[in-house]
Amino acid sequence: MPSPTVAAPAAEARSAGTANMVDVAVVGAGFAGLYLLHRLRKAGFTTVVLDEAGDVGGTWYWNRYPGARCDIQTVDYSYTFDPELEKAWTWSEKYAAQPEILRYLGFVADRYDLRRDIRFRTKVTAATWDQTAERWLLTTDNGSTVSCRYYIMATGCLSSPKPPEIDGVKDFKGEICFTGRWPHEDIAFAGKRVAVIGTGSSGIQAIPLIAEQAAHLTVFQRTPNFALPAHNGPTPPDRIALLESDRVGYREQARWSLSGVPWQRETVFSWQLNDAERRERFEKAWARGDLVYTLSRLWADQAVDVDGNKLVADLIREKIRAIVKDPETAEALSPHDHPVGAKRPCLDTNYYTTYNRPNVTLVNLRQEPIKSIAASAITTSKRTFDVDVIVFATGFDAMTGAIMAVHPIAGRDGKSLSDVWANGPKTYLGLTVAGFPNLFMVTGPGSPSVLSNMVVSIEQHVDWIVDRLIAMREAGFTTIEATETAQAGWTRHLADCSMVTLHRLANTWYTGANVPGKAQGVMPYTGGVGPYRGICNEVASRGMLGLKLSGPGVPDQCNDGEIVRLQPDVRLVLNMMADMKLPPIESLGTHGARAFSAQLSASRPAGRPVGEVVDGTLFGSDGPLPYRLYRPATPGPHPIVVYFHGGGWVLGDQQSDDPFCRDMCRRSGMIFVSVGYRHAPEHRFPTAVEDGYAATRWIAEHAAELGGTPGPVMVAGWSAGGNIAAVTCQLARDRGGPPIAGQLLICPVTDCIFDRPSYNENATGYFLTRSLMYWFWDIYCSPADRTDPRVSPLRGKLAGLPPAFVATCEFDPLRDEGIAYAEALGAAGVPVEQLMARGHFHASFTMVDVVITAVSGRATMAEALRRFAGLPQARGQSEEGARPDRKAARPAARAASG
Ligand code: N01
Repeated sequence: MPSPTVAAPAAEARSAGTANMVDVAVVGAGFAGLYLLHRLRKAGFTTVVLDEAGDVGGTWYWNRYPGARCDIQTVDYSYTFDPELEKAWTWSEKYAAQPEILRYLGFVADRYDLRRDIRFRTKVTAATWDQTAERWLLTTDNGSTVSCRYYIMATGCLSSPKPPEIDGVKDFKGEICFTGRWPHEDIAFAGKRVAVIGTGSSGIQAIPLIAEQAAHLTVFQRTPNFALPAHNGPTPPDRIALLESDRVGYREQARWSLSGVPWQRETVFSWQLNDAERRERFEKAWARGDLVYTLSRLWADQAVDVDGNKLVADLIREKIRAIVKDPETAEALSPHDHPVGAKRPCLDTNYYTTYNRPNVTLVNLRQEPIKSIAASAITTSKRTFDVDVIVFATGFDAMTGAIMAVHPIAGRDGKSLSDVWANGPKTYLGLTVAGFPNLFMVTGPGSPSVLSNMVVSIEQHVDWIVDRLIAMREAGFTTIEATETAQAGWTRHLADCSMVTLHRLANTWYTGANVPGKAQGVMPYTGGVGPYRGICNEVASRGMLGLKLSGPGVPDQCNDGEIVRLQPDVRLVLNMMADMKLPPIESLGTHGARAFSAQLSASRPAGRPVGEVVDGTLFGSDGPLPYRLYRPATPGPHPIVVYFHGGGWVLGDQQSDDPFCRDMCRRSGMIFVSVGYRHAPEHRFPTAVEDGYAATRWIAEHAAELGGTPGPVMVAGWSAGGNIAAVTCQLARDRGGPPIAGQLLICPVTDCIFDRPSYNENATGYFLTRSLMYWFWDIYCSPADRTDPRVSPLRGKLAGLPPAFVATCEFDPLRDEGIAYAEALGAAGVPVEQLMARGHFHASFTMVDVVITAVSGRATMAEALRRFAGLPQARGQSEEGARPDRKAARPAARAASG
């Protein structure tokens, strides 16, 4: 029943109004629309809000089904824009139920006197941009029209229910209800045979309560979902205490967090915990009843790595088996088709125990799909169920459905948004669309929206939009529109972000997969609320980057460009480093720089386990050198890769690229031997390369003793190590061996020329700076020696070298000399593959488990090593997303000759 506190007679009276000229029209009177109205009004913009519903509430107006409640703790799922409002309202539960949330929104509407500018029961049917007037004209289902300068869709992400797509629904003579359009009157389930179709969050919340009333409940499940217990009750005292101790700090932390809820990020990886420790963490989370906590605080790799995620899934499936008594039902309820969190998991109250009730039947539609619905029955491929009531909990045309429901939205030159989005939504920041001036969306596709605490995201969007409108007004601008460049850049950034998490691995409403015929792709921004906020702020501070502004009497303004060109995780790493205000490494002196580099190594995530790690000593031309050997867990012998670490010939040792060696050992199934070659200034040119060559020779000669496959070895190296690997191949060719089957050069130093574009474009700001490279060169090699091919292999003879794989990174001073080397190798007839890693920096590939977007690159490198060794391709590499970056790999030989 609607609460009297949310009834709105004044607003209803205005719903039959006629054409209206306003500054801003907002569609939707939920959390977003209400806050928009409040802010716009305070800023002096005339505003009208239109909503199809009979009152405020948005999603909470429509979703009145039994059990409907939020799944983010209500202390976090509240407005924070007004401290007085926070003081004036106290939630009764940890997860408030729908009636209480609706009362809250009614309370907010009353408190700020919002209803007088809201027209309820008014559905916007079409929107047209009038280029001459520079205004939008909105038409509605009750005949009224609105002319507005700015049109803001605050229509929500889950507001357009999806049709059930089952034959015969219209023939059903019993009662039908949709969770997303629940009637205002109570539905009497008592004594009735009820069917629920759908087991997403809505179904999972409603099923236990319907089961308590119905004579019999039959649940028709197509895909099981992970559900975690809510353990609802009073708000946990620890969260209250945290909030009360520093309310401002708590809210601020939420705003800059990944999900919009202030939990610290977990830093311990699953492989650093034993079974008992993992179980203990899981049990603690299970008992806590907090979705965000369980999805982020078990171990650091749970949301980004399929293996780390499977550990969580196994533990949840174990719980389901323990709760549900019938093993067949338990198995049917256990999801196996998606990683935990890749599809929205549910917070439940008594969901799994409900299946122990004698009046509840689970029908597994994977085994017996629904064939049809008739007057009083649902028929599957195996049997017929007589039912009195059908509850469709079949979900929504999410993210885009409510926006496209206004049709057409005709922008510049009459272009319709439905046509522009035919292959999937494209936006700038999830807030604007190129070709649609003065149109904004709140929590639109391409914003964090449904992957965040919606209220935090809504406040951020609203503040950003209204602040921009105020700034435009002050500057005399009247139109704002995203550029195609900015939008294309944002689309690329979204795709990059989607490689960091596992959302792309599940067919869900996040990807459009739940609606037949809908374009597929991860729609929400997966890069996190805090990073997104930072990006939006940066758009404004960089002169409205990517937005065209115009107005009468002022010159047009357009600072065109892409806001994020770095990979999302690279951006985070570089921002973190910038925040630390580290001194330039070259200013620390050799000892200081070595201490700093050791400190960096100590603070990074520990690498993953391999079969065995052995430290040993090899004998070079001048005496002993240390090495560290990484052996795969699979039975040997294994091919050997001789590896040279990075560090500008000055820093590092055989352990300093430990996580990288472990990772590559696991991926390639090969032994990696990391060589502790000698460093400058103690040992200047050509010691490092001579050590590298001698070590390669010794390792090849002792392959069998090391557990390796006798025969040719491979060499690999990063940065200065890449230089040593490249030179070693030239020396081995010229000095009669050892035989080398292939060379993997990662961001290698190949030449002493410093005027290639990448040296200037990336001179500062990307960790490896130009001045640091100068410093390394000066310490290692005198100017007179620099053209020697033993330090500038690009100047050597290249014919007859082993096949090469050369990886370069876009934001690296060494990029162009790496590319030049690959192209020169190709021109000299050496088979060569290149990986030009877009958006990456010098350390991307070696920052294992930090720069997740580099995983695909390492998978490609491992495949190349296996090709060099004549091994078949390993299975399972692609699962971690090897595909997108592979497109960047191209044979340089072909490029050089073409
Ligand atoms: O919708 P859903 P929802 N025949 O799409 C099934 C939020 N929310 O309304 O997976 C048979 O998740 C479909 O099966 P399948 C929350 O973000 C929050 O439950 O497509 N079955 C699925 O099982 C949530 O994720 C809360 O194979 C059909 C179900 O219907 C989002 O809203 C509460 C079918 C739909 O699940 C959507 O949740 C509620 C067919 N033809 C919702 N078509 C909170 O707690 C679909 N299905 C805050």
